[in-house]
Amino acid sequence: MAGYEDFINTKYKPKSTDLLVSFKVKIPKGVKKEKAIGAVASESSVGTWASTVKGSEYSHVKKVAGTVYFVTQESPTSYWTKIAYPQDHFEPGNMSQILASIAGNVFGMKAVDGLRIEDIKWPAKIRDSFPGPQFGIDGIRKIFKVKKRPLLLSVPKPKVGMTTPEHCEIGRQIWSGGIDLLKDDENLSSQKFNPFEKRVRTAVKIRDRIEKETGDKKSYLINITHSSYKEMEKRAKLIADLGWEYVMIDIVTTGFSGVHSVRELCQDLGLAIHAHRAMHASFTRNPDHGFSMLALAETSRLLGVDNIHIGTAGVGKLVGTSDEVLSIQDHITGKKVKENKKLRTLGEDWGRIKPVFPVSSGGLHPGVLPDVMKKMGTNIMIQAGGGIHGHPGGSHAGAIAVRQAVEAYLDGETLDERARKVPELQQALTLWGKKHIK
Ligand code: CAP
Ligand code: MG
Repeated sequence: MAGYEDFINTKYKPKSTDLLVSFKVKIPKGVKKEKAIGAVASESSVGTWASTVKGSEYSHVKKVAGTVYFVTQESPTSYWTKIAYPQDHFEPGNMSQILASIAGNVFGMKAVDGLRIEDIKWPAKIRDSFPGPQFGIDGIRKIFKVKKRPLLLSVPKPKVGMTTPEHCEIGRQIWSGGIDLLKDDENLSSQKFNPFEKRVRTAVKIRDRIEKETGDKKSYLINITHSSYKEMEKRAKLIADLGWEYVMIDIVTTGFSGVHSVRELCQDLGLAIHAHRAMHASFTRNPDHGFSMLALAETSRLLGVDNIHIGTAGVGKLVGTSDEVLSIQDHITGKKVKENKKLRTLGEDWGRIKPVFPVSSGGLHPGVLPDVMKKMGTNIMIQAGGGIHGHPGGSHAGAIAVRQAVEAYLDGETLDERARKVPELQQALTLWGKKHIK
């Protein structure tokens, strides 16, 4: 292989055993597109800048090189390209290695002005080297004996600072108001005002009481996020010992190895995994550079989380357009997914890998829930923090308002119709209306 250009072969027909990556590439002024795009395939597979390296000519090295097989110009400086990597380039079951190739040094190359991974298509051998979710959507629904309606989550607000009794009292209020799952916030772990062990032990007693009173299953997404795996293991074991169903982890701040290891642990402990994606936007938000949320969601499905936050399809307070969010939803719930040229996504066949429960969250309140369900359907989880605890009647009333907004939608009633019968919903609508939060 003499130079970067040699990594381009638009006549190449990708094999079913190839791992495919869809990239958006921005070319710097004065750089030939062949050089820039070839550099992406080279640096993300076997190559280096020095075309005189001897091993580049070895046929066994060429066999595991990336090949640019598709290039199309989208603007004067921007190209959509697809690269095929033979599956033997990768170590099956090792997400950290796979990403060190396709999403590694290549993002920092001067040969490109911007580079974004839009999507990854996984060959069966690599796909099946990962466990996927232990429970998936059906397994989670079975735990709660809730067949059709969205499962409802609530995170106490303020995010952190409240004491353990204050936090758990909010749990009592939302559970008894009709919410299925209490949830820790992404930055609550075990601070001195609300230590982990005290929180989970206190909450378990409240849960038992509320389950008896309501006859419904109640659970808690308990954040075990820690930069030490040993500490996450200790916390997950306590959760299992106390008879909870779930751990929650911040998948980006704990990293791919953290997620993989927690998934193995949760197999042994029989726990489901709630994936919070805090920090994802540092690399998913820029349309010209980074690693897309879709790609992150797919790696998370393979690694085996049961739920993942994917956004609100434009309704809530955080970025993520309708198109993007619905495409992520398709890719994490579907069995076979078609490619979408407009979004530069690739098709997928998920084989035996179970679907992940999509979580819609961020700036949601009763008045906007019909909009969320119209877009995302009802096979989702809906999370409301501020939209419950900011209710004028407090968290219990806020929980009733959210549950009733969802029930009204399922019953084919408008929010205003239901609000005539449910004062808590009326109060929420009076305060927030049906406004999308900016
Ligand atoms: C929502 C939330 C969640 C975000 C995460 C927050 O609170 O607890 O962490 O939804 O974003 O801290 O913002 P509110 P995403 O319900 O009060 O908005 O779901 O997009 O990953
Ligand atoms: Mg949060």
